Amino acid sequence: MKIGLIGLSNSGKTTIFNALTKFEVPVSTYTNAKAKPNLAVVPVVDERISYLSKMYKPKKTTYATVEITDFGGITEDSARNGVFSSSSMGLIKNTEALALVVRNFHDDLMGAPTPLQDLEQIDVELLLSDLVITEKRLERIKWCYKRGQETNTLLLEEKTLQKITEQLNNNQPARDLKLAEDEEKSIRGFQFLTRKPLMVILNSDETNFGKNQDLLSEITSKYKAIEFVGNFEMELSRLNDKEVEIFMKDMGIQESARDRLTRLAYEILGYLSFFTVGSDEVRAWNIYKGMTAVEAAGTIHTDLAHGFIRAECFSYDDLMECESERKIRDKGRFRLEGKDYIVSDGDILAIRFNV
Ligand SMILES: Nc1nc2c(ncn2[C@@H]2O[C@H](COP(=O)(O)OP(=O)(O)OP(=O)(O)O)[C@@H](O)[C@H]2O)c(=O)[nH]1
Ligand SMILES: [Mg+2]
Repeated sequence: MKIGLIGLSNSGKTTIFNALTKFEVPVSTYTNAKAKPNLAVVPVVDERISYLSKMYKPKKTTYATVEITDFGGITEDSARNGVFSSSSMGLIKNTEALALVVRNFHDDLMGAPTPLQDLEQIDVELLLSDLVITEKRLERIKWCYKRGQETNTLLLEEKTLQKITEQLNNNQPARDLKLAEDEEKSIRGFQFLTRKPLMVILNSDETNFGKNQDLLSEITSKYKAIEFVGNFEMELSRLNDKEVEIFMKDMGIQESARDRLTRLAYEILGYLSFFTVGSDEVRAWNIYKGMTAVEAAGTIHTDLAHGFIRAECFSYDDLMECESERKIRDKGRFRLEGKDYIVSDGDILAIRFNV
C-alpha cells in the first residue's frame, strides 16, 4: 500500500511523516522547494498476525506494509508550473492514495490556521494539475488526427479525456466520474491526481486537539478525515512504550498515528487482509474487497493463479474460537473454496495449485 502525504507548505507533512515512521527528518519553517521527497516503508501492525505468529511459530513473520512518501509543499499557482517537480510527479503517480495534510495550528510566520480555505486551495491546484494534463494530451491527439492517425484507440481516449475535462471544469474531481471499463483503461497511464482516493489529515495543535468537531464534520461532509496532533505525535515516536501510553492517554489519543492512518487508508482504498500460515511463514496480504480466491492467489504469485485448483480456507475468528486447526475441522468450519469464492477479511488461505 502506497500513500503520499501532500499539502501546502508548512502544514506539517514532514512532522507527520516522522510521527508515522519514527524517522527524524528535520522540519523547518522555511520551505525548501528543491527538497527530495522522504520515503519510508512501515509495517501494518495487525494483532492478528502477531497472534498467528505465536501460534504457528514460523521461521518468518511478514506484516503487510505501507509505503509513505512525504512530498514538498504545494504553493499557490503551482499547478501551472507543475504542482510537483517532475521527479516527485513520477513518485506521486505510483501512490495509491493521497493523504492531504491541512494546518490547524498557529504558526508565527503564517499566522492563524485557515484549514477550510487551505483545503479548497489544494483542491483547485490538484484539479488544475489534472486539467493541464488532459488539455495537453487532447491537443496532441488532434495533432495525430491531422496526420491521419485516427484510430479507435485514440477516439476512445479522446472521448474519455473530454469527459474528464468537463468534470474538472465543473470543479469536480475525476474520482467522482463513473467510467466504463474500456474508458478507464484508455486513461490508466495518466494517473490523475483527482482520481486517487483521498483522505484529509487535520493537523491540530496540542491546545485545540479533540475540540474541532464542527470543523471535522464540515470536512467529513466531503472527505474521509482524521485529526492528528502532529508535533506531539512526532515527539511520541521518540519515547519508550510506557511513556507513550501515558502521554497518549493524557492527550486523549486512542491509537497511534500510524494505526489511525492505516485504518483509514484500508477504508478509502477498499482493502482487506487475508493471511497465509505455516511453519515457514505467517504472512498478511492486502487485496481489494470483492476479489476472488483466484485473484488473491495471484497476489501471492502468478503461478498460483494460473494453476489454481482450490483454496483451503478457514477464518481467523474461527481459529480464535476453536483454538486449533484440528478443532476447526471437527466443527466443520474448514472449507474448500473454488476460483470464484469472494475472499473475506481475516480469511486464512492455503492455495492448492498445479504447476
Ligand atoms: N504547533 C504546531 N506546529 C507544528 C505542528 N506540525 C508541524 N508544526 C511546525 O510547522 C513547521 C513546518 O513543519 P513541517 O513538518 O516541516 O511542514 P511541511 O509541511 O513538511 O513543510 P514543507 O515541506 O516545507 O512544505 C515546523 O516549524 C513544525 O514544527 C503541530 O502539530 N503543531
Ligand atoms: Mg516537509
